[in-house]
Amino acid sequence: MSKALDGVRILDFTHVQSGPTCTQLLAWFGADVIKVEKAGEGDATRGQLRDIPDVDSLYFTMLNHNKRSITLDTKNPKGKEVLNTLIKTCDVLVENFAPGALDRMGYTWERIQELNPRMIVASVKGFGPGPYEDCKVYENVAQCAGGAASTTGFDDGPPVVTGAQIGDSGTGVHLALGIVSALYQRNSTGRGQKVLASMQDAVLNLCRVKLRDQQRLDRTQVLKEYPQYPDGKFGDAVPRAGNASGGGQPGWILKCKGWETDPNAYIYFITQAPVWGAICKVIGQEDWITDPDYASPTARLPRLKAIFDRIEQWTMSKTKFEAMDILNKFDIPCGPILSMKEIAQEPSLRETGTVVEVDHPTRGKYLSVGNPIKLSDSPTEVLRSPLLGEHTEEVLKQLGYREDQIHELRAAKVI
Ligand code: CAO
Repeated sequence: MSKALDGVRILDFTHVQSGPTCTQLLAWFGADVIKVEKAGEGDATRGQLRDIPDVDSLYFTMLNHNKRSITLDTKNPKGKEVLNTLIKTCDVLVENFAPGALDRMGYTWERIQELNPRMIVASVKGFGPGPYEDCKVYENVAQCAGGAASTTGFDDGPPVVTGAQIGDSGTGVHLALGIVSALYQRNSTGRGQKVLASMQDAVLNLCRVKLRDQQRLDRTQVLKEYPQYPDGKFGDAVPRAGNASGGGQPGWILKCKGWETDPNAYIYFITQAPVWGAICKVIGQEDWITDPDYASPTARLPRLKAIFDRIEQWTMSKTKFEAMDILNKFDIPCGPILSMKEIAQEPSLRETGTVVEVDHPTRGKYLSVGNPIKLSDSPTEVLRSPLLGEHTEEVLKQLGYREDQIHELRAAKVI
């Protein structure tokens, strides 16, 4: 079957996590992604967080599926010649170097346009234009600067970063959308363009609801669905809301049977208004259906803590999966707190290709996360990540290089 991005060739200058997430998605949709890595070194993540000596780390393998790898010293004049040819034959250059690194290498936007006016140049940077535009940035810096950390955690504790890599992978997903949009626009303009996704912007985009709440707080000085209401105090900035749902339907994480020994024996429980009657029946508190203190969402808001304490008495008598089975029969929105171990073993995620087992020549079998975006006419087959420089010769030959020229480049350590 054909793939959505068949025929699109990506010059992948990305490293670490944010950029590679983006180009991996494009590869899964069928683009030919040529990852250019420093000769002799490669992407630093190949060697980071290793669990097996001298074998590409899971950090690298899980972010670089379906790509080809070539090594190239792009600071060497001969290496630049190869890079020029690549730029002429690719549709998109994706990079997430530190600010200014591509320019210092000699590849300004103007130079790239000179080589290929149809080239789309897509970049991840920590910050957009402004006071921090020159800063190097990693995941948690972006979470802090994008508003996630100040709004995550509990009221009586410090700001907290989340394990979801919203700064890196989140930005990579944003960049991928920018790239396919630019490719689409190129169909009518014939021109390339610059695509920028800053990590601060991407995190803020994902924290949009907290900027909503900031303005609600400014106007009314209170956020009634936050745990600070009614007994705590609000300051002038959106506070950390613990496990409150953040939406119009109050929710909280509740203990389930076994919580004393299992750190993940919990369930997320949402007291959605349309099923309030069903919730009361399930927990054996039917009087709350008609009691004016509990019968309406507005009446319940100042009593949420007591309500969740009462529901927790019920959830503690069930395992999280038993509770799920019972609550789902009544369409009560809830979700088990799944550990990574449980997710790795979940058969339904294997069946959909969301969790995949991949075979690697030096590592053997490992689990990875497959393409989370499913296209009915462009199925994803997850292929192992390339070894360092595995495709150097293959790509150079495609670019027209002869054996002896390749030999010379190798002898000069350009590839
Ligand atoms: N041949 C020769 N040189 C190469 C090369 C190649 N194939 N590929 C890269 N280089 C060079 C670059 O030109 C750069 O050289 P200069 O510093 O002399 O200009 C150098 O390698 C290192 O690039 P870098 O500064 O991007 O790398 P770093 O490890 O110091 O910083 C990071 C890493 C992530 C902090 C930085 O790249 C960054 O801020 N990127 C943008 C934000 C981002 O994506 N962050 C998320 C990373 S995932 O957590």
